[in-house]
Amino acid sequence: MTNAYKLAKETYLKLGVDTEKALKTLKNVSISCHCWQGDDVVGFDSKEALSGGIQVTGNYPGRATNPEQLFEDIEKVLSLVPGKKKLNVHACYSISDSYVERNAIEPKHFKAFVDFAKKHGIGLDFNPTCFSHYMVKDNLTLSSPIKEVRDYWIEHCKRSIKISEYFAEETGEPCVMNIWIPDGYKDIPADRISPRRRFKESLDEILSIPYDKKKVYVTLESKVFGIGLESYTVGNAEFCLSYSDYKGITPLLDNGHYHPTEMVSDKISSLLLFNEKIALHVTRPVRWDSDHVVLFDDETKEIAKEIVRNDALDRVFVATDYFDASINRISAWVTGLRNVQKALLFALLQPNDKLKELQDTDLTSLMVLQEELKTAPIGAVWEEYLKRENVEQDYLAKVKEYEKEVLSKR
Ligand code: RNT
Ligand code: ZN
Repeated sequence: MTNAYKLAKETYLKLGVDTEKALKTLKNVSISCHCWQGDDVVGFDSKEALSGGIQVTGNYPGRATNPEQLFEDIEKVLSLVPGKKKLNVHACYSISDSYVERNAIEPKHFKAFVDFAKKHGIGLDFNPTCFSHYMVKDNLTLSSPIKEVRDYWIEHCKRSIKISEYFAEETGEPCVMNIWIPDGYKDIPADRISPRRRFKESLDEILSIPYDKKKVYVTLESKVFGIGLESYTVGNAEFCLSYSDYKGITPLLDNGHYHPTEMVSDKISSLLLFNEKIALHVTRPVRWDSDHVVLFDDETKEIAKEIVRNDALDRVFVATDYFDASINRISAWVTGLRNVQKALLFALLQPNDKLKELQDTDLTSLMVLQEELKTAPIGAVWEEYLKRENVEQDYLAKVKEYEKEVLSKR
C-alpha cells in the first residue's frame, strides 16, 4: 500500500466512502471489449469498404489484417487493462479457409474466438453484421422491400443467435447479442411506416427460433442518423424501445446515437425502472456519432454514476464501441477501456447515500459536496487498483514497445 493510497483512503473515509469496498466491487465489473478497434471494422469475411453510415478515419500504420494479428493485439490489450473483461465479436470476423456467406455462418467459424476466450478466462458477446456487404441494398437490410434481402439478413441473425448460444455454452457466461441495422434514407422518405413494419416483422421472425434466454440476451440498438442516412433511420429510439418492451428483449443505448444535447446518462434510470437488464455502447461522439476513443469526461462519469448509484452493476451490460484509426490502435483500445473503468471507480467513490439525502433536504450542500468530490484523490486509488491487478500504470511505454517490435513490422 503506497502512502498516496493511505492518504486517499483517509480523505475518502472522511467523505463517507470506503475505498477498499470500491476496489473490491470494481474488480468484478465486466466490460465487453469490442474486437473492431483493431482493424478499423473491416473483419475477415468480405473485407468490403465500411458502409452503413459509420466511418473510420485515419490510416495509422499497424492495422491487424488477419486473425493471428488481431488475436495478438487483443492479447496485448487484455494484458494492459485491469478487471474483468469480455470480448465482443462481430459476425464479419468469421474465420474460414474459403468465403462464407453471412447467411451460412456457423459456430465452427468462430471456434478460434472460443479458444481465445477460454485461454484468457473471459466471456464472449456477439453481433450480426448487417453492413459492409453486397446484400445491403439501397442501405436497407431487415427492412428492405425486397424479400430476398430481408430473408438473407433474417437467416444471418438467426444463425447469430445460434453462435451466441454456442459462445455462452462454451464460456459458461451469458452472451449479449446486439442487433443494429443501418437501415435508413439520405433524403426525406415518402413512407416511414412500411420499412418499420418490415423491420418489426423481420425481428419477429428472427426471435421466433427457440433459444435459452438465460444464456443469450438479445439487445436492440437504436440510432438517430448515420452518414448518408441523415433524414430517416428505421430503428430509431422509439422503435427500438417499443420493440424491446413488446418482445421482452433488452434495449441497447449507444451514447453516440442521440441528438447532441440528449444524454444517455439521463435515460438509464428511466429504463432501469421498466427493464430487468439494459445494455450500453460506450463511445465518445464529437459533434456527431464520430466514435472517438472514450475519455474520462463528464458524460462517461455521469453514465457510470447512474449505473452505480442505482445499484445496477449486475443489470447493465457495458460494452465499448469506438474506432479510431488516427492513433496507435492498441493505445486507443486501452485508453477507452481504462476510462470506462476509471469512471466506474469515480462513481464507486461517491458517498451516494449522502448525496441522495442532500437532494431531498439541502440542495446548496449538494452542489458544494458534488464539486468537492470532483477533486478528491481518485488518482491514488486508481493506481492502487492497477497495482493490485498487476497491470502497468504506464501502459504507453508498453504500447510503444509493442509498436516497435510488432506493429511496425506489419
Ligand atoms: C453504429 C453502431 C454499432 C456499430 C458496431 C460496429 O453506429 O454504434 O454498434 O458501431 O456494430
Ligand atoms: Zn454502437
